Amino acid sequence: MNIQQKCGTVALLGEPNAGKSSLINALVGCKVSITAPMAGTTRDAIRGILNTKQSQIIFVDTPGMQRATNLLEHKMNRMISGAVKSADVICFVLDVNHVTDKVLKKLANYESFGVPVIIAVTKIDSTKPAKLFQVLDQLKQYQFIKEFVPVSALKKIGLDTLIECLEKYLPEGEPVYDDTLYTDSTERTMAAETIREAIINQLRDEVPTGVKVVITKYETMQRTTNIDADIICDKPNHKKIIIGNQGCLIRAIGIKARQKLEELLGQHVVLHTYVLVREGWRDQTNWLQD
Ligand SMILES: Nc1nc2c(ncn2[C@@H]2O[C@H](COP(=O)(O)OP(=O)(O)OP(=O)(O)O)[C@@H](O)[C@H]2O)c(=O)[nH]1
Ligand SMILES: [Mg+2]
Repeated sequence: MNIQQKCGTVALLGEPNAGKSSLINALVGCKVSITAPMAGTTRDAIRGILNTKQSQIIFVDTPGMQRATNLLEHKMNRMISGAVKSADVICFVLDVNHVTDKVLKKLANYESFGVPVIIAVTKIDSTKPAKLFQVLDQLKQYQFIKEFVPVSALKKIGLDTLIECLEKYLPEGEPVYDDTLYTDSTERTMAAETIREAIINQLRDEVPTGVKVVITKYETMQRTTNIDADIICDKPNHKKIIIGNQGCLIRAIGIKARQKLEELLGQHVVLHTYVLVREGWRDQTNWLQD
């Protein structure tokens, strides 16, 4: 007999780089969403599923909230609104080191949504207790917020407390997903994201924000997965940067991505990457559709 009595969706919202994707990975206990030290890493609503004794929690990671300057960013903002509308609980992820008036103003907007809001004050491993207490004190003025939970995705602090707090506000219901699933992303999507993560972490500057990865071949054999991927960039000089001197960067990206893909898929991976230029793809609807 199934003893799980609750099931619901928790939207993880917050500023770019706040630590939302790191937190979903830590909560689910598996890598479901890519992370990087630069803002604007997550582009889609990524689902991570956690089964506890009492509940099935469907976490939705979202892109960081920002003012849109192109169609891609408009699409990302629509994704955030969609995640908010379908959420049973909002978990606002607040970087303890970046509590500004602007962030607090955005937070205050969630009062009108009529959904329980919980704040995960994250990255507490990177600050002194006095700073954390100061932030918690600042947050007390928002009486609509149900709970404040200090956490660290990096050091895995406060995760069980956060899960217990979220469970209190989930609706009763049967699990939606099979309990062996930890995400609803396909292997193909995860492969594209893994390659994009390798690019971002290799090129920590403006180039990755204009990069899209499209898987053109995904073939699973008995012991090997063959993957071909197009790396689409926005400008001809970005292509040069991604390839690097005598191909050194694209080689390093390929090696890193292949290692991660082999960990993810548990088998040998043959990866071929091709770098292409499609100027202005972030403003072209056909390129924004998968
Ligand atoms: N010290 C510390 N760093 C963290 C923690 N969580 C995330 N980070 C770092 O913060 C940076 C951003 O993390 P992400 O999880 O990618 O942030 P995000 O909110 O998903 O970012 P976007 O997708 O760009 O909106 C990365 O360098 C992480 O390693 C934490 O608990 N402690
Ligand atoms: Mg993210």
